[in-house]
Amino acid sequence: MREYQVVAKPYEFDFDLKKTALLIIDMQRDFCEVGGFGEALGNDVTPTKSIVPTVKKILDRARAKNMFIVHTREGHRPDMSDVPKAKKRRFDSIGEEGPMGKILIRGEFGHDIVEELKPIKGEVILDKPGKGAFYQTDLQLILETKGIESLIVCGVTTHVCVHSTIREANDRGYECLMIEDGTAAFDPQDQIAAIRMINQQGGIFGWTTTSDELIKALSE
Ligand code: TIU
Repeated sequence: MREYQVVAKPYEFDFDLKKTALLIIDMQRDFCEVGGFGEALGNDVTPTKSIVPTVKKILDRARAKNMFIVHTREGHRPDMSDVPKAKKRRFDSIGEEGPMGKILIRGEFGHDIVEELKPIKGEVILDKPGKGAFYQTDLQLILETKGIESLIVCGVTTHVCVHSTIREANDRGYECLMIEDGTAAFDPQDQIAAIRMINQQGGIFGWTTTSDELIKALSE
């Protein structure tokens, strides 16, 4: 039996604190605030912005427990040399000037993590060029070096970067717990489907739970 148990779907998720990381996916202004990439894609950012206080509660609890914390950011080099042609062709706003600077470009105001969830010393900031946090990054090396075996995952958007990352993690042997109300999609139908796609078939990609259940488990 591991140290902590969380009520989850499809069944209880258990983990050891020292072998678990909190992974916060892409809580950037570009996805959570007006004038960023999310909005340039035609979305209303209300759902992504609305989870900031919930993610903050989880982050505060994880910090209090000295958990290993990784914050990811989706974005590209200022010279755009790492933007696949196919990505730019479909999403021509990338690199264009917006109200928060160049869209989805590293170093720009819009690319950074929202103020409330700003990383602090000792937490990893991982820049990724794609949707999955393992693709073309050193995330796996970092997790292996730390002895991490389980991931608690929050962030945006559930069906895109959170899902891509959990799928990559699952294939690499990590046990993943996705926080239902600590993640958001722009469309509630995508949110419902994305949660179900993780925990169905006996937890095909992992487990899901609520922030309250996670915090309860971490308080015991
Ligand atoms: N479009 C969308 O829902 N998401 C992304 O493009 N990136 C992330 O999910 N971070």
